[in-house]
Amino acid sequence: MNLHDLNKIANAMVTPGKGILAADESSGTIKKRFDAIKVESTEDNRRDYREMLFRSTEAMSKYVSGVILYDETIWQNAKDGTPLVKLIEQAGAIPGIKVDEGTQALPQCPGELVTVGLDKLAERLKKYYERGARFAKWRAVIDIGAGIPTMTAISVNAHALARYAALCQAAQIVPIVEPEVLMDGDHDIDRCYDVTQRVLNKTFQELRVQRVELEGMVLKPNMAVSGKKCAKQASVDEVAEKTVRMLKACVPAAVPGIAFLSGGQSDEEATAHLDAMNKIGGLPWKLTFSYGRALQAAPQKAWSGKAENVAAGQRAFTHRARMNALASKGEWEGGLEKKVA
Ligand code: 5MM
Repeated sequence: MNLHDLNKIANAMVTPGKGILAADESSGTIKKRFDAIKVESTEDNRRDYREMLFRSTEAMSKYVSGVILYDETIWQNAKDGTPLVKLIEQAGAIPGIKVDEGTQALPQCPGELVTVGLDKLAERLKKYYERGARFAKWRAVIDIGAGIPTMTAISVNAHALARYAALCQAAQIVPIVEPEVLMDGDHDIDRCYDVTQRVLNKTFQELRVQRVELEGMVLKPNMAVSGKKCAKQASVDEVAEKTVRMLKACVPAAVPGIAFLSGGQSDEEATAHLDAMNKIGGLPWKLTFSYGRALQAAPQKAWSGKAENVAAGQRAFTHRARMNALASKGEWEGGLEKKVA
């Protein structure tokens, strides 16, 4: 492993003014997204949609540091035969790959999940590296509810995240470590804070046990937020203040950067929260975005599967990418939302 090079890539992924596009929806998830805009989820439509994003020159070259791809996408070519990976590289962004293989029910723990995909991961990473991937992603899913999460679910998921991260670094690929505490449910922000803190502490304990080099990874956590069904929704300032406090307590300064997931927040909420955290300042790591839904909901709607809407889809994507890029420097203001790029 060359830690210097891993660290260089990790730093590039969290460059202030840039962030990560999470376009790694698995087949089931992209079908759900396409169903919402009444587009059939065929291989060609998925290719056309992602090609539209990756050919958004301004967004990709100015505001996007890297793109997380799904296995199908990393092997796909654009309509003119150019590999989609090349489009990303030509824009100056770094291609990445989701390598987990989804979740399975966790035995003895009703309602809880464990992320799988470690078998043959070393071989798969080699092939992805040859295709151009320089970072990877693995997402663990932790739900909050009555009696959950159990320590069992937190432990096995943290263990798998660390196994994955160690294998990535051995393959000269920067691991994005994503332990996602879901925001579904009626819990308040303090419960989210407590659970996320437990999850992060266990994750970093496992990363240390498995000798993962913290300088060569990026953390992708949820923010401390109120559950979607909680009657009392925390304000932007409370989310920012509690998330920063939580991360300071759990994430070593050796980690180059933290790239948040949006987790079901609205587009503007996700931007406002990131911006408010960066406005606090004096942080030991870079804070940026690795959004899926909060970057793609608008372009998906604008595109709606029609070739004549490609320019509108690209404008919508560029706007959201720009807003989040400003938030990664603490320079966003609500008023900018009206001026669509
Ligand atoms: C883009 O969605 C990613 C893949 O999800 P599935 O494996 O369930 O299809 C997801 O991991 C995503 O990268 C993160 O959750 C961040 O996306 P959001 O929408 O939460 O910002």
